[in-house]
Formats: sequence, C-alpha cells, structure tokens
Amino acid sequence: MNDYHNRRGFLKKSAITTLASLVGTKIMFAENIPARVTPLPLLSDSVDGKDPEMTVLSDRPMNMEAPAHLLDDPVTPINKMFIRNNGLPPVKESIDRSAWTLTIDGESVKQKRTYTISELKQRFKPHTYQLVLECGGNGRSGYYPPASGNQWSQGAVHCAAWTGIRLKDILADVGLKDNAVYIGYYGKDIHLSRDAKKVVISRGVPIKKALEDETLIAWAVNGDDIPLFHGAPLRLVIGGWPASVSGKWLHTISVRNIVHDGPKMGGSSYRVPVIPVQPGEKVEETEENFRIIESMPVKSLITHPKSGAVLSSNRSLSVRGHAWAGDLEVTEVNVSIDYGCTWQKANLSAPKNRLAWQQWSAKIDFPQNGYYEIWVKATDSKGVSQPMVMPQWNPKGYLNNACHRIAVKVVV
Ligand SMILES: Nc1nc2c(c(=O)[nH]1)N[C@H]1C(S)=C(S)[C@@H](COP(=O)(O)O)O[C@H]1N2
Ligand SMILES: [Mo]
Repeated sequence: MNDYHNRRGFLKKSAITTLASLVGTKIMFAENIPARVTPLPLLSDSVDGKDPEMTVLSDRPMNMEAPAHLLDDPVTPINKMFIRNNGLPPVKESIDRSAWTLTIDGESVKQKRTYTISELKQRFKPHTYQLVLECGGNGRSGYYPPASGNQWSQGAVHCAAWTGIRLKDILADVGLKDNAVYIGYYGKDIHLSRDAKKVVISRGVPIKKALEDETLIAWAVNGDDIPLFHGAPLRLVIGGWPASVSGKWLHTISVRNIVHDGPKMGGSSYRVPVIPVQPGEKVEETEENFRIIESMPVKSLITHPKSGAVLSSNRSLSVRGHAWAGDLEVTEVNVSIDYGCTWQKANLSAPKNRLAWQQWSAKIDFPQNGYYEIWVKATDSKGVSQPMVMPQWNPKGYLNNACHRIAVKVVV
C-alpha cells in the first residue's frame, strides 16, 4: 500500500484526481478499482525517433546517450541528442502549447508576472544560439573507484541550435530588485514517487549568468518545436554550465535573494569537494565541503572516424571532432598517436557564437602498419588543457574531461 490508498486499501479521491492530472485524462470507472490496486502507470516513457545506435542507460527515468561517432554534425540533430531525466516527463497529451504559461516570481522581482507562450513571442525579440549542453556527470564511467549515478560514457553532450527569447529581456520587463543574486527554475516533470507535490529538480544560476545574452527561454530546437523529452513546450537553456541548470518543461523562474535552494542544489548534487580528496574517500556533505559546479571544463571528442576503423588502402587518415570549454573558448586542439609523447596541432574553427562547440580536424600519417590509438586534447583560452587520464576524483563523478581516444588498425 502507498499514499494513494486509504486505510481500507481503496484509492483516495485525491489520489484519483492526482493520477488523472498525471495521465492527462479522466480515470474511468475509478469507483470500481479494487482495493490495493493502483492504475497502471500510463506515463509513457517511450521515445520516438531516436537513432537506433543511441545507448539507453535506464528507461525510467529515461537516460540515453550518443556514441561519439553519432555526434559528428556541427549542430547535433534531435535524434542524436542525449536525454537525461531525473523524473518522468509530463504526459504528452497534457501539454497544451497555447495554454502553457511562464511565471516569473521570487523575493527579488518587483512584481510577479505570468506570460503565455504567444505573449512571450509577441513581446520579445527571438534569438537563436548554438549551445553546448553537457551533463555534469558526462564521462562518469571513467572514474575509479566508480562513482554512483548514470555511468555515462562520453556522449551526454549536445550542441543544438535553440530558439527563444533572452531571459534578461523578460526579467527587465518584470523588474528586478537590487538584491537579486540567483535564479531557480521549476518544471512540470513528475517525481518518480508519483507524488504530485514533490519537485523533481529545481536548479539555477547566479544572476550574472542568467543575464547573459545567450541565456534563453526556448520553444524551438533546430527549427522545430522542442520535443517532449527535451522539455516541451518551453525550456531554459544555459550553455557552458552543467546541463542540469537548463530546466525542461519550464513553468516558473524564481528570482532569488539567496543562492537558489531547490532540490539538487545542495549536498553533493552537482557539487564537488572544495579540497582535493583521495579517490573513494567519503566527504561529509556539509555546505563548506562542497562548491557548486559552474562553467564546465575544457573537453573534446573525436567524432570521425568511429573507433575501430581499419585503414587498408593508405596510411593517412582524416580525423575530426568538436572541442568546447564551458564559458571560455578553445584556442588549440592537438592529436597524438603515441600516447601523448608527441602532439600534432589540429585545424580549429571559431565557434558559431559564444558557448557553441568548435570543429577541429587533422590529417594523420601513420609510420607503419599496426594498432594505434588517436588521442585528442583541447586547450582553453586560459591555457588549461585536458588531463590525459582521470582528473580529480569526486564522490558523484562529475567533470571527467580526460582525453577522448579511438582505436585504429592500419593494414595497408
Ligand atoms: N525539469 C527538468 N529539467 C531538467 C532535468 C530534469 O530531470 N527535469 N534534467 C537536467 C539534466 S541533469 C540534464 S543533463 C539536462 C538534459 O537535457 P536533455 O535531456 O535535453 O539532453 O536537462 C536538465 N533539465
Ligand atoms: Mo545532468
């Protein structure tokens, strides 16, 4: 028995109402439901249209990532975008784009305001930016001892083109008080416990990041309506920071006079120890022991060829991929075929806009037949490069920006 049942084991009226709102329609013959029987979850978690090569880590909540070679496009197509859900998305049929609203509230707004999506579109100028959204736990599977959480390989990252309006334009319309320090988002996803009162995740960023030009309230991705799993119909998108700050199914932004304190802002969630710790060491989850992850570290991917490529006609190979560096730009990318003893500088393009990933390419000549690994390493505008192997271990396994590598066999 759970919260849905009364003492005699029958469904409570309030539970029926809650379940009806979750499935987006009336629960028929609810009065006939036998004791201790809960309606089967009609909370559809199937994802339409994703590339069959995507790797599903879990399906409830849905978490899936792209193998590196699927991420070859400069602008990630929707069917190759990773999905990271902490709860269950709202039921598709319950989402009405024309009735959906965004409320701006909190201690630090002059007056609370609510806008419909069409009001947002009419009142504010739309902008499109390509933004890197990378899960803070991307690369977690590379930590040893293993850190708890989804064992992401390298594919919990995408750089899509998001269209929406600037959060700063809406906040200017609402009016901020001088004491505004942070924003926090609220989305309409459903807690795994199915308790409608529980908030799945509510994170945010300091007001300075919130007011950047590229921080958008978006309704479209790659020119289409945002699909259900990526936050339909409205989503906050903030490039360069852990993607957990980009709230999906967005209905409210609160402007706070304190560091936002929603679920997954404290403890070891999206936070790392302030002082380096031994791999595997327990760290007491106090406020002082951890800091909130902000800009993501410099990183790169080899997206072509696919690992395992065999060269049979000649010993030269064109390789390419992307590099990104949180709030910073990537200034140099290097590749190595000898485990980092020597490096070859790659060609590197400028980002399409701030916070977009950059494309790199290189032509590699192999000295003789054999098995090789190609490693890639990016350097950011502050001169910081990726570590070749595991960076600073942390309890939740965030921020693994170790070099990406692929295998190549030359059999000319
Ligand atoms: N409402 C809501 N927003 C959310 C999440 C969530 O579970 N609920 N997950 C966050 C996390 S941890 C990540 S990494 C990104 C993933 O975005 P994507 O699924 O569109 O790739 O969404 C973020 N926004
Ligand atoms: Mo994430």
